[in-house]
Amino acid sequence: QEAKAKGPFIPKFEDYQKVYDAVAKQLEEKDEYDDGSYGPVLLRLAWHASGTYDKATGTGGSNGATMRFAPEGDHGANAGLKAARDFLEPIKEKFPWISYSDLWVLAGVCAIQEMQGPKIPYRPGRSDRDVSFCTPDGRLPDASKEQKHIRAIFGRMGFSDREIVALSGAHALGRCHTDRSGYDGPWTFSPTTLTNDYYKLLLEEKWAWKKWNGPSQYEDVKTKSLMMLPTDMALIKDKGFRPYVEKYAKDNDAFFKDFSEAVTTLFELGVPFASSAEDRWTFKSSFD
Ligand code: CCH
Repeated sequence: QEAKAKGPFIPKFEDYQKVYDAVAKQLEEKDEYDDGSYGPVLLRLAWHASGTYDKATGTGGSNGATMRFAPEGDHGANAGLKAARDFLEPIKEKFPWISYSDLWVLAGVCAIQEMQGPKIPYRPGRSDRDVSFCTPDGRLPDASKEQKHIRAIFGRMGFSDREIVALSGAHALGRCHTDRSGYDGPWTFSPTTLTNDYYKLLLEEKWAWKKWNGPSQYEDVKTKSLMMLPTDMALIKDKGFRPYVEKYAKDNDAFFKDFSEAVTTLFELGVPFASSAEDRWTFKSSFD
């Protein structure tokens, strides 16, 4: 009897878990980058791919991976993210069936979980689009600004004050680079582990303007080794934002829960999924 013709390859949860495992393994192996991990810059790639979303026009968002192309890849806000895209290239070669747009978000999910953050439910369904889908410059937040700007930018994506503060907790991770944003330094003492330290430090440390020739940023008075952006400080200056900073500083579980929900929303903005939200998967972390 003739063997049945093989249908098209339809990847399942197990296949995506294999991609997760490959990203996690490579995160472990390539530990000579920055503070010892590509995790933070992978998360920033997923966020900048998603954060271009505009609710009013339905444009932007993680569907498309248009940051692969100029002009979007060259937008000032995306400086340095080539390191994350290049990191993922061998993974894409090994799993050619996954779209870049699904891969970037999956890598963001993996980075959060592997840096000991909460589980981030995931579903695939993004397809890569061509250069004509690049979003205009200026859709991502400008760190030199304050609450009015933050609300306008995140409001355009559909986020509330609570979600804005929860998402900002990602700055527990990673650092600023003078050759990328112009700013300098990490926000916390453990930039490769997700914790609520960002909120604690915002409230508990004394912050002063850093005296230097670079862009205006804050440094902690005590050690002068940590930093805050003007947009970070706006979260404690603003009456609408501050209560959430106080809540997350006291309660890491509340932070993890709200962060996970807000990131899941962020990563799915503008994606025309065929599956429903109940069908989201949770990946097993390398240490589960
Ligand atoms: Fe951010 N972020 N971010 N950020 N960000 C920077 C670095 C990271 C702003 C500005 C900057 C979010 C919100 C904001 C990460 C995740 C998130 C840098 C330094 C600037 C500037 C870039 C450099 O020099 O390399 C501003 C402004 C806002 C909002 O107003 C949100 C939301 C997220 C994710 C949920 C992560 C992670 C990094 C570290 C990247 C690295 O390479 O270490």
